[in-house]
Amino acid sequence: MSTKIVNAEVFVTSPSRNFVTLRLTTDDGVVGIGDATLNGRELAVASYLRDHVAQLMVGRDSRNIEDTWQFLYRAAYWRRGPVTMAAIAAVDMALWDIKGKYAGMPVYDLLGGASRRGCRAYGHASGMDLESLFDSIRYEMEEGYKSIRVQTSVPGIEKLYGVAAQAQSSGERYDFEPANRGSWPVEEDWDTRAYLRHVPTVFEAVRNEFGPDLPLLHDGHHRMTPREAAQLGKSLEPYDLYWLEDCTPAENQEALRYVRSQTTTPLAIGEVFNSIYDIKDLISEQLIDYVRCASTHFGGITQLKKVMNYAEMYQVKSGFHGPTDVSPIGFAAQLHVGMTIHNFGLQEYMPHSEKTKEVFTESLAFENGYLNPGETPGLGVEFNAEAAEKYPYEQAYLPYNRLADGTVHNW
Ligand code: CS2
Ligand code: MG
Repeated sequence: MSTKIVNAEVFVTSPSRNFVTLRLTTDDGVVGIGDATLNGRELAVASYLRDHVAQLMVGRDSRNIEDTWQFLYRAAYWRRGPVTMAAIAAVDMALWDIKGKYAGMPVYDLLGGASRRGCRAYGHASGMDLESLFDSIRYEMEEGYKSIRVQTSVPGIEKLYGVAAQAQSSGERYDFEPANRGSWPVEEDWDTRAYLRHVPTVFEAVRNEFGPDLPLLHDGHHRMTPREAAQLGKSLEPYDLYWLEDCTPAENQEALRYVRSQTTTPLAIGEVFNSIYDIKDLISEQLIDYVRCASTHFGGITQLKKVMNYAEMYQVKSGFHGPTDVSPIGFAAQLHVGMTIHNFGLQEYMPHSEKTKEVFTESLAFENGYLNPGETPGLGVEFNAEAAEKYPYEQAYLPYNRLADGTVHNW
């Protein structure tokens, strides 16, 4: 059996939004695909792969995934960082995909087999006022979601992350994708005091309307200091959140000690992390409850599985990042991990658009609130290069924030 890689190709396509895809082919024609999408900085990863990694892949034995991972991580000398780790992730996913196809097994089988019938997913509700928020929650429940993230507009803040139906500068609905096509990032505004006052009133209203049972989540999107995060966590305790996400930027892992000591609201962090070193203290000191890392930004299946095995020892569970900027390939990759680890928690799910699904055909099923990657050998996603060509790259930027006095704030 021949397993040598003979071709490594990089595709950048924009079916509704930009995606970077790596395709590896072995000399007996087996194809593996990986996701290297880094929202707003896609071409940097495409160049890393095309200009520096592709030629190193040709001639390698596709079977040696761990060795390839360590080679790309260590031989670059310059470790970590979102560009490097997204590139490594794409190679890693493509190699697992190939291995699954050779074995005739879905990737989760190769990782240890299924630990559950499916992965519970959460949906996204948001509203400009309580009425539209309640409608949005009801809609998500009808779609089958058993857990729901709640984002709300805040009086005094004009444009706020995560609120669908908000107008974008392009005139389109904001919906779930915050990146705007164009050559300059859109400016949004922020006021922490207004936010901290308003959000608990919204959760109180949601609990009164929907009762105590429905698991509710909220994303703070890195905007608070540790003290402000502690205040929000405390004020949300009566509403029994499933998790409060990114309550404060966690580059400084120690910052979470203060938040943790002040509130019992469960905490989830990690969507912008790219290495196990970004999160190891948060896990070993049990400062968080859920790991939000995404396969695509975290070095692929290999590193995600390792961090979750480590987290298992500390009763920390998964809550992998699953917005539409993780392509169907990256999403499938982490779903296979979620199927097999013991400490699965909850999976974020934002279905991709019809155009995206034309380029990436998925075997994944979403039924009654649960996701299943299916039995297709490998990752279960096919990449259609011809369809991809119809949607050339379009520059897009994530927005950024300014405070009332003009100071740039975390977005
Ligand atoms: C997010 C994302 O899904 C989430 O929780 O915070 O929407 C995030 O803003 C985007 O992935 C940025 O590209
Ligand atoms: Mg988030």
